[in-house]
Amino acid sequence: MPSETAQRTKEMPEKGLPQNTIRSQLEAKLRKDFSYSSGKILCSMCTNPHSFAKQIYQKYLEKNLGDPSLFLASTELEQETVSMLGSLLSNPEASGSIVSGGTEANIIALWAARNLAKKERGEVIVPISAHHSFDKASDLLNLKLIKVRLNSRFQMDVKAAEKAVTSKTVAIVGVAGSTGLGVVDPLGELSEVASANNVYLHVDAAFGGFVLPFLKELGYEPLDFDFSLPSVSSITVDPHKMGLAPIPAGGILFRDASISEAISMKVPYLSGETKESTLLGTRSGASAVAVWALLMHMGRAGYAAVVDRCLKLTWKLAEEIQRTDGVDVVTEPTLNVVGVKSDRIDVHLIFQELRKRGWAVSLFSDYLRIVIMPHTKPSHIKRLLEDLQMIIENLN
Ligand code: 0PR
Repeated sequence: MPSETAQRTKEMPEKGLPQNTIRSQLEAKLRKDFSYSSGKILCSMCTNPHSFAKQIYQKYLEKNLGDPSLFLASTELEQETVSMLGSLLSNPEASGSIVSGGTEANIIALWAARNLAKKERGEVIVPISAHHSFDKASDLLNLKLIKVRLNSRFQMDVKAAEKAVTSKTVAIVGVAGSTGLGVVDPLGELSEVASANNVYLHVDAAFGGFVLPFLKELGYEPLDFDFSLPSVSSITVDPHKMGLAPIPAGGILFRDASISEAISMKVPYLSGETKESTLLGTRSGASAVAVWALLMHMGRAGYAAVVDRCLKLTWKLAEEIQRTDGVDVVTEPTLNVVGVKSDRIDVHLIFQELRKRGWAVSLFSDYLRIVIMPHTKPSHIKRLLEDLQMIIENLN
């Protein structure tokens, strides 16, 4: 809450304190943080990282992908990680990087699209549901964001997107797992619009990239969103969301290396004529190595099982919400996100009452968002529903 994070001042001690004193200070201070294990975090697209990935991350903390001439093996592992993510997204030949998160990945994608298009004050077409990282990207890159409306299913309206294309269009962005409702834009149709107009198509699958590839085998309706669509030039996919990796671990994948060439920069003073195609210079090798290790450990089957549990619980929650008098779902879930609305009670009040009872859900302008992550158990949802029921009765 903003009031709790007001600016605080503190001075570094003249003489250092013993480690144990500091440990207990931290233990006490950090108690105020929410913990995933409490089950009360229902607003986050991150989760408790897998214990194996945490171990690997800690072991390789000093690795720096900003200097591939020193960390040759780590750099190779990063490229293998990108290729494994690429194969999950129908393109093992993909090039790209493990970056700090979805924000950096989206900025890098638009950076490449802008440089390839070579247009003055180019335009980027996004759905109004797009994550605010695109606002940051457009500001940084001097691009104009053209935000288009959604259809009745809360997806980007393809006709509106098509109409928005002009000679200044640098890229179209489709979202595969929107921040608010976990909705997937009609990417098959957007791919056609992109190819008809010869425009770059970026897919933000920061959240959905570790869920959508498993829908078919789990018996859900499969959705086209990845490199199997011919116009998709780049995809954001974040291991630190549904990939269970430690923060920071985002992914930017390009269809092929010729695209990332548009942003690659030679750094001649580093031995081996290093090339950088990321926003950051010095960057975590531990992140990439931990993702490599985790992908190898989980395998497709491991992730499919995680997704299966999350989706089953999501549908249970959605059904219970639909059965609860006074609230309803905004739309049927596509991924593990449930939007909760009410035509009787102000959702801000429900949000506040939930917060008083220790629950952290997200508050969008006219609905609440509940994200069912791997740390969420059926018992947590049962308790949430009991509290929600009570809150609605009191507010009615
Ligand atoms: N693209 C999409 C579709 C996203 O939902 C997000 C973040 C991003 C890009 C940006 O990713 P990074 O945050 O890794 O840069 N979505 C989450 C959200 O807004 C971020 C988040 C995660 C917020 C955990 C709160 C939290 O506790 O919900």
